[in-house]
Amino acid sequence: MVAVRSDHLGSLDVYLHGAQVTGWVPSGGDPVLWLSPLSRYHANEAIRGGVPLCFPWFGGGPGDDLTPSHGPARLREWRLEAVTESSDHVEVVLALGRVGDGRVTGGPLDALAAAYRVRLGRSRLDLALEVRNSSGVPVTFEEALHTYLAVSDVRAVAVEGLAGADYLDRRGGRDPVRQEESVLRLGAETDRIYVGTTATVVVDDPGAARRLAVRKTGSASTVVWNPWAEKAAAMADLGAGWPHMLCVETANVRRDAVTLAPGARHTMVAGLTVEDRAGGPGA
Ligand code: TA6
Repeated sequence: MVAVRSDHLGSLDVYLHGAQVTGWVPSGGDPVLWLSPLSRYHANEAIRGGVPLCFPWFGGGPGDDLTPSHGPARLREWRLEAVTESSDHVEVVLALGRVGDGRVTGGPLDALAAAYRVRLGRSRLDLALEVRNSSGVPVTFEEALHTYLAVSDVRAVAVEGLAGADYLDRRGGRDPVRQEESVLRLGAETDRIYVGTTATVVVDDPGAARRLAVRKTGSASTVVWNPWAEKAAAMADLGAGWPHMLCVETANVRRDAVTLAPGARHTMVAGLTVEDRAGGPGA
């Protein structure tokens, strides 16, 4: 893993396994990402928490017929390409050759290559996933930065930015539903794929006296997920910690899947920032 420790920027942990960010603590602040104490760190599993990478498909894929769930990228060992630092940031660059080594699908998806830039700044973390089509044919893929935000209590936060957006409810129903509420408050298992939205999402967390913002570029989908008590109890690596996490995932999935021409590239960026509830940048 790469462990960055900086007096003025804070700390960042990134595993080569799955290029998975597992920890980000701004200098003088509290952890922004939730990491399960029950993670098992097995080679054939994603670590539970932080920012797992879903690529080149999400869940079981558009047809719900692909395995492993959320694609092979988060199970692969990525190469560490560079660690660079300046006065205001430290950047970790990781790369994955053909995502399909071992011929995961036997099709053109295997020929996608990826580079991932994790950039630690002051009270901010920028995650950029660049995908390149190294095959000779157009390839359509899905992707998600499956960010587990640390919250005081998921039952007491407000999720801003998705008013009027359409979402696919993964708990059932195939047709998109429009979110009529201006602010989303969770009171039960929530598993929604918002499509056609480029909006910044802000999680307002009075209990932690902070607001977590997820800005994005190159992303048209946002996934919001918390399993709630019953589902969490059935997940050996999640369990009782469910009130303290909320996934706000920067993605391109389902109708927002990306099609790349041969040799083309696409970059999706999530910019995470922490603001104190007084409104200024804080940690
Ligand atoms: O992003 C939400 C979701 O698709 C949920 O349906 C749930 O499966 C979650 O991802 C976690 O998936 P994982 O394979 O990491 O346990």
